[in-house]
Amino acid sequence: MKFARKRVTALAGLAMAAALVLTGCADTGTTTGGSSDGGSSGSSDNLAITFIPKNLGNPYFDTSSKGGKAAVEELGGTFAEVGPAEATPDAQVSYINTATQQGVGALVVSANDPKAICDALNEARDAGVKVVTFDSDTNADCRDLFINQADSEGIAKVQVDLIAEQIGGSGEIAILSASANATNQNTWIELMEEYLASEYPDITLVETVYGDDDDQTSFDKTAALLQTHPDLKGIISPTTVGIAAAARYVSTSDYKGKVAITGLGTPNQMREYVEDGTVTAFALWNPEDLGYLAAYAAAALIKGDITGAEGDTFEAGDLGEYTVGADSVVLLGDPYVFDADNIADFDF
Ligand code: RAM
Repeated sequence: MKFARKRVTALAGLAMAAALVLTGCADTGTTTGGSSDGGSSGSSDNLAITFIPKNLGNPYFDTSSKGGKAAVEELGGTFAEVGPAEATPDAQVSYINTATQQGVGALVVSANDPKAICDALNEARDAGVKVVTFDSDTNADCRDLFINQADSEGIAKVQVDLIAEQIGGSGEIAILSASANATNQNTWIELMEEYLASEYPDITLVETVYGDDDDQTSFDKTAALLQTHPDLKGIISPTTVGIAAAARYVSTSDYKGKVAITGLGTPNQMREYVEDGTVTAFALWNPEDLGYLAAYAAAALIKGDITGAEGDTFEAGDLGEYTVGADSVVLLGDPYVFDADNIADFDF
């Protein structure tokens, strides 16, 4: 498994400064390495690469952008991050249009909806901008490449196996997801439902609710789930925002130790809930590596080293060589399980 912890540690000192710069700037974003204004989209030396996460203010995307920025700087290009405050389906359109007008070389986008930003992305591509999706894909005909954090079946399986183990293999569970249209969460939920039905017939998924990758909404939805379903034994939250909010709610309630919380979280956000016994184990990949790989892939497209065709290969700095798979998808690696025994080893 590629898990570039060395690089994470080396950059740890920058984390606070980067988080301060990268959050709270929904309208202006941040640019380093020069200005991306007035570039020439389509030119093979235009390494102006703009990241557009689902929303700003989410530590997961702060970390992926940190990796993206490190890669763009290694490549001698210009990194920028812009994006909306809320993870709604078409909130990214205006940011895509502005970056296109500025003549960036590539956009690296995590989509809140598979279709809603497609027209804007295809206009960008018509203007010569390379489009890489990462984390949450669009439909395949509106991007050149998708950088997938891990195999979707594997992401579904690890979360279901974790909850099954934590609730003793039977009982009611619920899912607290991100936004209702999120491509990545919806793919994982569908696969979790299939895997539950085939492997764990004694576990019943009673409800799926959406916290919109907003902390307060996710917190309130957790409270509502627990009130509506008094026999609930566990919640899977396949979003770093949702799992942290759910764990925070349960940690100070009578449900602590009785209702299991698992899913996908960042070690830094989950540490206190693992240490206080609210959470036993959860999973994720390294978002910094994901952003780093996405930036290298964007640069390879800009330079014309690859087109996004299956079998194309490119170098991704510290992470080594990657090959483009079917449907123009590049796979980062495997999900990883964090628990009380290993969480102290991670800082992201
Ligand atoms: C949230 C976002 C992101 C997802 C992670 C697991 O930060 O929804 O898209 O990949 O959780």
